Amino acid sequence: RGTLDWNSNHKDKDKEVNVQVVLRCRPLSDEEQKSHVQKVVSCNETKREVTVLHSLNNKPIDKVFTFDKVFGPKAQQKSIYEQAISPIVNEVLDGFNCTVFAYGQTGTGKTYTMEGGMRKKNGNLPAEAGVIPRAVHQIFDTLEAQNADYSLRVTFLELYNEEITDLLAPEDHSRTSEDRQKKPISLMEDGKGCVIVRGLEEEPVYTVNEIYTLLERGAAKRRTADTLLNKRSSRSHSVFSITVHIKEATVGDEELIKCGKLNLVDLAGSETYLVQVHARAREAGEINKSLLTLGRVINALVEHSTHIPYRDSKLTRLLRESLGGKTKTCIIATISPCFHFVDETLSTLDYAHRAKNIKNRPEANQK
Ligand code: ADP
Ligand code: ZZD
Repeated sequence: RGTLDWNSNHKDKDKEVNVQVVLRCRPLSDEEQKSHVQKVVSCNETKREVTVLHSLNNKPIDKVFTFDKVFGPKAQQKSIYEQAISPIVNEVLDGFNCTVFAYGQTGTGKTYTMEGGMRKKNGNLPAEAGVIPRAVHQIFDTLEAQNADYSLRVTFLELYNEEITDLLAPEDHSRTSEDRQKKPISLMEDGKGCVIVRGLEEEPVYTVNEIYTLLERGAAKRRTADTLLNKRSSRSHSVFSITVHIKEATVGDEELIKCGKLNLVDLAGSETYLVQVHARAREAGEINKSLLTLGRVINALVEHSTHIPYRDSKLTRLLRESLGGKTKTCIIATISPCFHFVDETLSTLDYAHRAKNIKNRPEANQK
């Protein structure tokens, strides 16, 4: 299993690159194991295939899907990171913008994959650390080893019900918690068609520990919102971004700065998407306009439609460049192995498989 097969010819600006799609199937939980739930998913990592066994009119049917990478229930956080994400972070350090999305039903491991769990705290990366802390470490370690002249900034936002909350904003105790959730953050366009998030804290960071403190603040803020609104996180999207500026050289009195940005996106549970696709518009309301629009944008891109409805939601405005634009994109689709969720699983596999056809035209940033 090699690294992601991205275009390595950085000079070829017009080269199209497909969105990379990685599939991860979680293991059975302890409870599921105890109650002997039936498994319907099998993963062949070498062949990069996922097989779902289900039945139609009592006839067993195998559905097979191929992805760029497949990780079965035994795959460790470290190995997923090293095989699928580490090459992407190297691209960021080379001056590209990259985005990793986690897509899947609630409870399939999106947050586990992107953030991870923490078992022990000894300064080092816990074995259960996910993509975000690992990417942070890789970026610091690489730049320190190169003795580079660099600066880093991070942002961490949550998008819920078409409203953006800054997960890094310091607590303002003079306001009520209701107010704090509603700090006005708006999306604006700069003259060049790029989207700017106005009002978002962009924290400069100098050490891994500083980022940990910020992550803790962000995670705590989201957990507070969870208890107030009963598992809001399954219906919200979170976007962690890290921007790297590396001073390359000084030619005469001009500084050459290489700049790259990594977006790590934990999407809302895809079950809300399915409900809306199948519900009548009136019923669907605006449960998750952003997730619905993401699906429509993917469809429009895959079908080469003339109109791509980026502007219809905040998520697609924020991540426009990641979908048919100049950013390199990877989607991690997460599924459950259980019979009970086979419909959701098939829907996620279909969605993810379709997304493989999206093409981007990555360009290195210049400053
Ligand atoms: P989601 O974000 O998709 O709703 P979570 O990340 O919250 O799902 O995962 C649901 C539960 O399953 C959590 O308790 C998580 O720790 C566990 N889990 C998910 N994926 C894995 C995995 N690959 N290995 C071990 N535990 C996992
Ligand atoms: N998934 C956990 C956070 C949660 O939902 O609380 S794990 C990682 C990325 C973004 C935010 C938090 C984390 C997380 C963490 C937990 C607690 C305090 C700070 C950060 C984490 C996990 C492993 C290594 C580093 C950070």
